[in-house]
Amino acid sequence: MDKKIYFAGSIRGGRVDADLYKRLIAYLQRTNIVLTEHVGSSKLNLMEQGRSKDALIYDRDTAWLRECDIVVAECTCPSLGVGYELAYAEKLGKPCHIFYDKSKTQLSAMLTGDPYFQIHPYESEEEIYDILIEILKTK
Ligand code: 6IA
Repeated sequence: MDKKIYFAGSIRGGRVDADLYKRLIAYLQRTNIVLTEHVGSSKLNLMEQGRSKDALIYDRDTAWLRECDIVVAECTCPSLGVGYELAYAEKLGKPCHIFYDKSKTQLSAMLTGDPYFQIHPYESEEEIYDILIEILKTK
């Protein structure tokens, strides 16, 4: 209850799963704090650019990674940013839970080959919620 969750999902890597992120974030928010609600937003303007804006995003996101209790990453849609965040979180010793739809993608060996990560391949969205219930009981 009331864990601070860093939810990671693809943004510039592609928004095909944005609605799924939104549902997962809403579910997590019922009993916890999601620091990265915008990852599920349908209103992100992907055309927005600019190094100074990106620097602010980087600073804020890495601060949230330091602050969070747990990282939940949905990795079906490959994203460089999510891969970076997972490596960053590992260095901080944060628990990292990675979900991906095994009928749609093969996860990078840099994730599946790293015993630090807790990886949850799923076939249906319902399975994700069952696993989240178990994860959120513990740290
Ligand atoms: O490489 P990607 O863009 O797919 O990386 C996605 C991951 O990086 C997400 O888990 C976010 O935590 C983080 N991230 C990337 N872009 C942003 C962002 N604005 N705001 C917050 N976090 C981000 C980008 C908006 C831009 C498209 C106008």
